[in-house]
Amino acid sequence: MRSFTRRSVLAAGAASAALLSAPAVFAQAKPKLRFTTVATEQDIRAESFKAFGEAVKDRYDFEAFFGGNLFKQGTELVAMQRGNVEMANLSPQDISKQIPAWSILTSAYLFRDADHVKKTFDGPVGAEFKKMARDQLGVHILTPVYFGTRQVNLRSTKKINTPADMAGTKLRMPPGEAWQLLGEAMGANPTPVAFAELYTALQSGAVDGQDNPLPTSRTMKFHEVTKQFVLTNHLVGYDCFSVSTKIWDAMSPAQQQAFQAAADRSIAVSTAKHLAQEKEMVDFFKAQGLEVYSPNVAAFRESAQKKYLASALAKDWPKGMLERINAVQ
Ligand code: KDO
Repeated sequence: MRSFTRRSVLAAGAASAALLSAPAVFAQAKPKLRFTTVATEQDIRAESFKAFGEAVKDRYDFEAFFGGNLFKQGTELVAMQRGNVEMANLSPQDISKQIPAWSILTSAYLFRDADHVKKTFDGPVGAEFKKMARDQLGVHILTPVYFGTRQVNLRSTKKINTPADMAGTKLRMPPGEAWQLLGEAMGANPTPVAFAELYTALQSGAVDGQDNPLPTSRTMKFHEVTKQFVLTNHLVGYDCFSVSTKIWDAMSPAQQQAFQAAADRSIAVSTAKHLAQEKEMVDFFKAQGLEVYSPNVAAFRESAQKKYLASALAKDWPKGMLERINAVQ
């Protein structure tokens, strides 16, 4: 054991004092926020998700994974619950797989428009559904993310006026019971295909059509492999921009407020862009040679609502909730 001379002890003390006073060489690593979404990086929403990441970058290392590349469609919620991602754009249909009451929020012709969705989620009804997600899933829902109102898009040129005209049509729907019911409610034969495989399924004729909003169909170029859009307006499309409660609960109230404000600001930009683009897309698709027209929407609405009320899913709807949502102005 080398004897410590007075000089060497003094030298060690000076060195450690210098080290302690130096600026932190290894800054505290910021917590990572991995975010998964099925939307592709070309989608209007991508820009808003990235803008959110920019807005929180002083506290978090936000990393977005688009196109379902990290987690396939329908597996995002379980991935969050397992701690494999911290944030996701969850479909209410996927949430309803674990919280049956949520299926009311996925029913055809329920929400009138994007504003009705936002007002519902911002008010007492939304608070009840967010509490279910928090208590039962460990998910904090920041805001609904409107991405357009769903329209029927078909490979055939057969004129569609009422649900009866959809009989026998293999209508692609995302996988999951709530989505399959939506396809049935439109009078079609719902066929589950993941979003990432949808263009190929249309091109090959594996399915006869699909039902995304016009902006999504534009982004994914579905008009290249289909012939018509039937403006059924059957579902105001939205997902839920969500964060794990593990992350959310670690924030102070002021940090939660800033995080929430960043989400609201960035998603509001996406909503405005979708509303504007939906108006432009009718002329765009007509110019591409597709038929774009309105069917007998009242006939679709009446038939769909009847099917939902008679469905097994409706048994899980909280009493009086339909009326409360309709009453939101
Ligand atoms: C779809 O697969 O049709 C769907 O519209 C389902 C939505 O919940 C959402 O996942 C959406 O795809 C993606 O955001 C792509 O637009």
